Amino acid sequence: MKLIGYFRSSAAFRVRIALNLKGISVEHASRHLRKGEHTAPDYVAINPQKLVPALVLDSGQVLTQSLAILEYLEEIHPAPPLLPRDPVDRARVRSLALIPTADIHPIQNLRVMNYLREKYEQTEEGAFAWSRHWVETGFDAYEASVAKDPKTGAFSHGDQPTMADLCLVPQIFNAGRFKVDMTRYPTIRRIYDSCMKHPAFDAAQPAKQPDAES
Ligand SMILES: N[C@@H](CCC(=O)N[C@@H](CS)C(=O)NCC(=O)O)C(=O)O
Repeated sequence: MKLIGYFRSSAAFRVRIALNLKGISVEHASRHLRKGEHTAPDYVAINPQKLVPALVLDSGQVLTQSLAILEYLEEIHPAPPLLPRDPVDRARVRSLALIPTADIHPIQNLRVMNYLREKYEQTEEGAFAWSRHWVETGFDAYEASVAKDPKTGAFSHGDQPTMADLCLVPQIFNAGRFKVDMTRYPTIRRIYDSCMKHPAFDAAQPAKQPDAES
């Protein structure tokens, strides 16, 4: 399989963690988002959404949307699991995972920021303030969801990483770029520390990718 991503892409980062956790090795390819390489015709033929990541299977079939890719990896390679067994717990994990993936990231990714700058003449600081607002709105909810719930352990759900953590950690890296004040989120920070001690998360971080830039 081949994962087409970008070192700084939160969505590709989710998939890299899952591959590492499950011990699945794939070929890695990069599309430089700032140079617009994801809008080149050969990539649009792979993913008409012009977004990374895309996972190209050995059959040639292409999978897009990081959550769909995570679910696929979970189905072909169930151990270690990204979701707990109990249906209510599975719903809890998916619900947490959707805070960054459905309600934060889509309204502050690169194309949204570019649109704010180009169409609404926002300054860099104006666009950053927008992004910071939506990250904080989502993190306020995530923190409240995990802080007092006994199902929260070292990780967002229990003491093993789940899909929720795979989605939370890349959003925290992204929050750093927008200078979000993480002292507001003690439980999220504690979970982040647990994650980053795990080799699967550490190896997947942007700075450790072959296409990383400073
Ligand atoms: N919902 C998609 C989001 C993918 C996405 O937004 N990827 C970003 C990088 S993290 C991207 O390709 N951005 C390019 C752009 O905004 O032009 C997923 O989870 O895969």
